[in-house]
Amino acid sequence: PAEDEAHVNEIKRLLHEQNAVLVAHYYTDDAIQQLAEETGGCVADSLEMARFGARHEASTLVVAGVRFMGETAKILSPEKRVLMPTLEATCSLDVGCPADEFSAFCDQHPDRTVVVYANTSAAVKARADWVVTSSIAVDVIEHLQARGEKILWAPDKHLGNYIQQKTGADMLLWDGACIVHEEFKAKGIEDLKALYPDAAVLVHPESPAPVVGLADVTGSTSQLIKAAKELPHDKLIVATDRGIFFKMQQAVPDKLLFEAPTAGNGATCKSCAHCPWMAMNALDNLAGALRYGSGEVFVDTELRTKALKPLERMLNFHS
Ligand code: CIZ
Ligand code: SF4
Repeated sequence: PAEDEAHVNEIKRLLHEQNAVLVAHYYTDDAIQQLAEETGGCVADSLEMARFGARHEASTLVVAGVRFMGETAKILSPEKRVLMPTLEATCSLDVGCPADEFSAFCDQHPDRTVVVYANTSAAVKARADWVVTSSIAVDVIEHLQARGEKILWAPDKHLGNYIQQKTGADMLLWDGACIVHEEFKAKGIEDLKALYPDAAVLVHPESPAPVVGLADVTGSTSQLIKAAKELPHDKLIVATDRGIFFKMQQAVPDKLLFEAPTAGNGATCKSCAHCPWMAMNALDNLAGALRYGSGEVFVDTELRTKALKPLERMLNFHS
């Protein structure tokens, strides 16, 4: 539509004028991902977004994603202005892990190394020894396990359970979940597999154990896109936010991609496999953020200093 085109042109002009770069998550709208690509920004998972933003020479980072991604960018680059299309975009994992309750939980288990998923507030990160994303979580836990450490893991119980099963590490789990991935149903995937027996199943580990149990490949968004390329299959059933189809289809233009069903009867639910908070990022509020300097992210200095340590451990970790 003409309105979208006007926004796209305005965003391109303002990015240039303000020495700004657009950093977008795989789960945002296609139009935003496309714009990030066209303007020298990046489309990535949360780990790569953090790396890209921290290294880029722009003085303003525009982060299209959810709140914790903007906060992470600000923690890593306090000298940069960090804008988001909306500050209302949260995450059920972040909401389900309030800092005061989490801190009390940690106090009850002083013998455990505290490892938190990136999908948490700055205050929760400030209480952690390590921050991890799904792409390096298994490697970090294996590293800690080899040192004989016992783990306190938060907030995603499905991802925690997956890592625990895979590594055998001693992990105490916080009871949180992603409202998007939790909706995928094993029965629906089995029904789809019955229709397309030669399809491979790709699953993000925020999904429940019965769904992970059906996976040919389990991994983070970037790992799933890589797997889509490497697998010999020409049909792929994908259990993660459908925003990923933009980059995945680009990576495998000749393959047929199916959204994993979110209902037990095998019917796909069009709004279920898409994060409502990621969906709050749109061309109009993105243009507005640059136009008015709205949606600027600030992180308290003391909190920032504390949250930086476990984040730097994550960025410096090489397995
Ligand atoms: O589900 C999310 O929010 C993910 C996959 C974040 C990330 O690590 O990119
Ligand atoms: Fe959070 Fe799930 Fe949305 Fe990712 S998809 S931001 S984990 S609610």
